[in-house]
Amino acid sequence: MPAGQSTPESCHGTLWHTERVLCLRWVISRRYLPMNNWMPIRLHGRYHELAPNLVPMDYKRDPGVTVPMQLIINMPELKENPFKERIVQAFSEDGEGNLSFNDFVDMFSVLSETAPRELKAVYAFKVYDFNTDNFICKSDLEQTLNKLTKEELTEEEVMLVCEKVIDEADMDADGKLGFADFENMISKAPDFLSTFHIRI
Ligand SMILES: [Ca+2]
Ligand SMILES: [Ca+2]
Repeated sequence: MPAGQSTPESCHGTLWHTERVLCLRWVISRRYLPMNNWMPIRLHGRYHELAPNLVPMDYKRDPGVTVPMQLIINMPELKENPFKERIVQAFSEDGEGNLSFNDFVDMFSVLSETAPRELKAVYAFKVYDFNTDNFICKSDLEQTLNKLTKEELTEEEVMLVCEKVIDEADMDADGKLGFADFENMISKAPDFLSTFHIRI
C-alpha cells in the first residue's frame, strides 16, 4: 500500500495476516529488493491497485489470481520501457504476460538495482529471444536494436551492427548467440542491460 494511504478499520486483521504471509515468503525466496518500508506490503499494494476487483487483500490462502499484461505495462516504472511487453511475458509463468503476485515480485526483484548482473542476463536473454528458440539470432538482434535505438538507425546500419555483434560474440561460430555467447556480448556492450533497471 502506498505511503500515506489509510487502511479501513475492518481490514486490519486480514492485513496483519497478509503481512505475515507475504514477509515470510519474501524471506524464503531471497529477493533482491530492500526490506525497508515493508516492501512486500508496498508491492502488494501496487499489485492490488492495478486490479482492485481481481486481487484480494487476503493472501492467507493462495488466491491464485493473475493480473493481465495490459494493466501491468501501464505502470509508470514500465510505461516508457521499449521492452515492456517482452519483460512482462518473460516473468509470467504462463508466458502470455499474466502475472501472479509472485511473478510480479520476481519481476521487480530482478529489475532492481541490487540484483546481480548474471540474473539480469538470464531474463534479458529471454526478453531479446523474440522467437523463443533459446538462441539470439540475427532477426532477434535486429528487433532488439530497433527498440534500443528507437528505430533511429537505417536498415543497413542495423544489419551492420547485428553482423558485427554476432561476429564478435559468437564464440562457438554457429552463427547465432547461445546464452554463453550472449553473456560474452553484454560484457562488451553493457547497453544491452540498460533497460533492466527500475526503482519501485
Ligand atoms: Ca531466437
Ligand atoms: Ca553461437
